[in-house]
Amino acid sequence: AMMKEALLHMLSENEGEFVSGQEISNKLNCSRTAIWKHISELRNSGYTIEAVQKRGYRLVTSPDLVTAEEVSLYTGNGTFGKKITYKSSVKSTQEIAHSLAREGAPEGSIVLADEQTGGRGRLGRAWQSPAGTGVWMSLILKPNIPLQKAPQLTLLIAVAASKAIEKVAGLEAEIKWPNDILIKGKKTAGILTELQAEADSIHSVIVGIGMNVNQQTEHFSDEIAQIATSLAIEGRQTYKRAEVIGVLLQEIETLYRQYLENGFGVIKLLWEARAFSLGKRITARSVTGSITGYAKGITEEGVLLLEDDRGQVHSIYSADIEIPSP
Ligand code: BTX
Repeated sequence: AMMKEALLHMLSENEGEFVSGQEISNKLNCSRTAIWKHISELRNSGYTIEAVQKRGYRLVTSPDLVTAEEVSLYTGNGTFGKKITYKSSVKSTQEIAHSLAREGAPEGSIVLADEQTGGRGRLGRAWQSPAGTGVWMSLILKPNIPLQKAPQLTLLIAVAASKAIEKVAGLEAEIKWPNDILIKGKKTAGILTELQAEADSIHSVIVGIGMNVNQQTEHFSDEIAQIATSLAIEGRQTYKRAEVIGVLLQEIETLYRQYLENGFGVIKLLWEARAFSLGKRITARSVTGSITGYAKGITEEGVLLLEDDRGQVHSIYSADIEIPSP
């Protein structure tokens, strides 16, 4: 697998040009037969690679895959995404990431799947994750922060996801507290933050990110067709999912380092600048009931402040937000 990855890197770096078999075999220290075997494998996965006698190999087109080889072309110099576990189809990437974290996987390890058959949202809800369309990723973080600050990470990831969407697709993305990323009011991405903790110390945070990239409206079930959208629907073109992942990981890592060094202050400002529900009249619905009022802002802890009609301010830790129709 390492060799296939290295081979793909060589071909990508010289995109459109031939790389000789000799050069590859010298650099990767392997036989011509081994190279041929890996070229065949890449072709079987959908890469178009030209092979010409005496000239060598040339990468012509690459498929929209989220395999470790393909994603590693886009992860840059950061440490997030250096360790990638890829599965073509899984129940949920969260489950795999949880067990990897328990086995001691390093911070920044990610789990990716082309398809999830039991993708999950918050509160036991389902997250539709059809094959070949979106980014279904779990990222392992090991922040040295107190347990009660963990919700800040969801907001941090939301900021990073909206920045990534702006970078890759040039689309304006807004954040609906706490974890929805919207484009023109429709849900494009969701974040699920799960903890492994002992007493009040965090062992690992498993951040699940689902982002709709290349879906067309017909990919969404009737249930969500009115409320969901994708980068492709809004941007009227398709995007390379591996590139989206690379940009996303770099945005997350940059903000995360800033956060660990300087605290939540900067993230809070960035979050507020993108907030969809602040300053609006909203209804916060949770298992314990619902409160309607004016969304005043978020606290240093990432808690939503909601002022009801009697002027009483409520701290909302977890809820779904609705904008009531007037
Ligand atoms: P959530 O509970 O905020 O959102 C779930 C709700 O969103 C569903 O009840 C449905 O109405 C709607 N929905 C379901 N699928 C989609 C979709 N593809 N696009 C838009 N709306 C949808 C949000 O939870 C957190 C989602 C995290 C998903 C990631 S994917 C990688 C990781 N693995 C895993 O199982 N979950 C996370």
